Amino acid sequence: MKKTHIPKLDDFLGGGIPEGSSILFCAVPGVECEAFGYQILNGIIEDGNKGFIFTNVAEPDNILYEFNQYGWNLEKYLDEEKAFFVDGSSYSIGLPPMGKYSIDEISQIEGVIIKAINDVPNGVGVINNLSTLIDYLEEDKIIEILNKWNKHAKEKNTILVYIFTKWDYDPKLIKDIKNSVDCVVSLTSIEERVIIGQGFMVTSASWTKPSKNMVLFFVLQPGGVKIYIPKILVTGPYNAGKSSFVKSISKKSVSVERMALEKFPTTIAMDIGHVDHNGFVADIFGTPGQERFDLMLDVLAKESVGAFIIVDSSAPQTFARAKDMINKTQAEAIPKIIVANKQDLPGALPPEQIRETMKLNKNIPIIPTVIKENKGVEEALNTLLKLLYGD
Ligand SMILES: Nc1nc2c(ncn2[C@@H]2O[C@H](COP(=O)(O)OP(=O)(O)OP(=O)(O)O)[C@@H](O)[C@H]2O)c(=O)[nH]1
Ligand SMILES: [Mg+2]
Repeated sequence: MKKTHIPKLDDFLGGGIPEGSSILFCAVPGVECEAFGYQILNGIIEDGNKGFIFTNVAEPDNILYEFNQYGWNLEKYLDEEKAFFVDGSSYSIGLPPMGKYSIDEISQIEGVIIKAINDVPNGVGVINNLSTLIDYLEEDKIIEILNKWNKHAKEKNTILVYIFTKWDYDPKLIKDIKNSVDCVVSLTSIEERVIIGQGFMVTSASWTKPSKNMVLFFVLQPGGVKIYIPKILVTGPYNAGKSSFVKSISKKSVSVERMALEKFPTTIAMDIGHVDHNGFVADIFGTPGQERFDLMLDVLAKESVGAFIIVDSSAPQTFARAKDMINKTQAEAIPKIIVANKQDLPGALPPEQIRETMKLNKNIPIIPTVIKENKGVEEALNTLLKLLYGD
């Protein structure tokens, strides 16, 4: 098995891709799919293997630039001879070829890729992309070539990654292409009134069960493919530490606050933060705690996929309010955890006592924290991510 280094995908695939297997990233037009190939190539080389990238969409220089944008140094791998290009694009625009192998007409492609596979045993080859090849080759020929490459790659234990945009092709051709590989990952856009994002799911794999769910993703520069969580809610009673929590888990955050009693900042509209953690990115929305702003709760809670309920563990008189906020935000129905904050204060109740006092179901995790010292914050974050996306 080799890891794909795409967050969640390795879990869906039962750990990664077996050596010698082929994987097809099949995208609807408009969805970014190159990053998946680049990320796998970069990761597998980083793990100590060799790899090549065939390109017929952009010249090698452009690909190098794109790798840089993602924060990956392909140039270094080229210098160290851990990676090489198969240049299938320069000839078409009259540029000198760049890379270990190149073609100057399409009929050479079959043999050149076989040579490239020979040079990266136990490694990886990325075909970027299959759609452009199809445009130049006969339909029967393309299936014949794919079968040859995949068979050869199997003998050499080389993983082949195909990048494919599903233009308006004959459905039979698409079916044959999918049947010629070991695994298909479908990439689509997800729409709900407006396009809200892009998603991927494993639709077939010869070594494991396909996934049931589509996950949203985002391609970041730098960073590459990340799992995207559109909305996580942070709520809880007045002064519990919600704004501090949003600040603590975010790289950047904004709070709309005003001095309460001209002394302490209190949230009057909301906190907005953005988390980038363990391959996940998420937008975080914090509510005000005071009851007079409760009309905000409804608005902020809409379309949340998970929630942190922050409580001041030393203020059990606020627990009823916390339960009330859970109800008001519909957090009843979504995965949530209780953040038992201010564990540093005298009289702070331990998690199990909070569970008892609040009469909380056993399956709701309660994580003790001292947010102002960043204690327990990461555990709280990991716990909710786990609830949302499994292990
Ligand atoms: N002792 C202690 N104080 C904390 C901790 N976390 C936050 N605080 C303090 O609690 C106060 C309230 O924190 P905020 O983050 O503004 O709380 P909030 O829930 O956003 O408050 P509202 O928006 O007004 O409802 C601040 O003075 C924080 O410094 C903690 O772990 N321990
Ligand atoms: Mg606040």
